[in-house]
Amino acid sequence: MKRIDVFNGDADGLCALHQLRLAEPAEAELVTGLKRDIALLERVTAAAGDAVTVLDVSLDKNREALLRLLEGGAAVRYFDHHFPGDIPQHPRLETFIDTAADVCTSLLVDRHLNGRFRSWAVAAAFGDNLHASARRAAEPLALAERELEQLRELGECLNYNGYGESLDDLHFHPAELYRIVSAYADPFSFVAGEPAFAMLRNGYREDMARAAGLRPEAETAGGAIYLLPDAQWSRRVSGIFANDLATAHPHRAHGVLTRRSDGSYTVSVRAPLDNPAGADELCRSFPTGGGRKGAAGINRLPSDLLDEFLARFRAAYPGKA
Ligand SMILES: [Mn+2]
Repeated sequence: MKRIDVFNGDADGLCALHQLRLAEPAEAELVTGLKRDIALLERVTAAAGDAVTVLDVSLDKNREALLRLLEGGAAVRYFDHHFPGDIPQHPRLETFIDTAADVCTSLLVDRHLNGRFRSWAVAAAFGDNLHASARRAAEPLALAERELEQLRELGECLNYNGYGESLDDLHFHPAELYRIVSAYADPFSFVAGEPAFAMLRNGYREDMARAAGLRPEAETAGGAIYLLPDAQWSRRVSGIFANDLATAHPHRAHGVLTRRSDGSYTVSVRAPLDNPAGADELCRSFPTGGGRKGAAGINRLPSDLLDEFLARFRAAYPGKA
């Protein structure tokens, strides 16, 4: 019998698996990838009797592979907070799925384990940008504010490690980072003493400092647009940079465009936090665009559509006259 642990390569997926394996130590094959690599189950081969655990990737996006594994005789345990669509009924499928806006997968695992490794779930909730949930979950731990800040930084750094265009952009392959984390039951020891964490934190700070040094490429009454160069640091930090801009300037919309090696751009749009609307429509008006009302993106904007994007961004976010 083989165990296979499948997890999203961000803070939430990694801390979800870590809590489970602290509770149930076992050798397992790891399947993971970039944060945006969510079709992970198609990479899994399992035989009858094998046990597959899936964490923090949408069931809807993995449905076919899931059904294939179940039909092949594997048992699957599934924890997630993304849209699942119809959840298949199967005697060998056990699901812990909750799409409430204030939970993440690590909090679902925490619920399953009755809070045994709560501090890791708190870090993960911070990493998934669920600050209120993280603080609420931390209440029974009675942590000092300084310790909460450490868990926040831990979550943000683990989350940061998952962003890039390819695995080469990352400081650590998420499976490698998980193996390093898995030696620590206590997140505070990991933060205080693990060299890999020090590396990750330095990388995060350096990348964010580079981004903070940029001037907007275009500014309008309603928004600002930044261009990031074709560099590994840009690809690691662009999404987090866009979130930070949105938090720092809640009345403005933001567009962060990262140049790709082929000359096109990857685009992140954040609507004003004050009025989170229109990001999805703007991005969907271009090929490869999509997302939610408040936060959306375009996977590949050809460079000859750059001016058109700037014009539509201005029209979408004119600001107050
Ligand atoms: Mn998540």
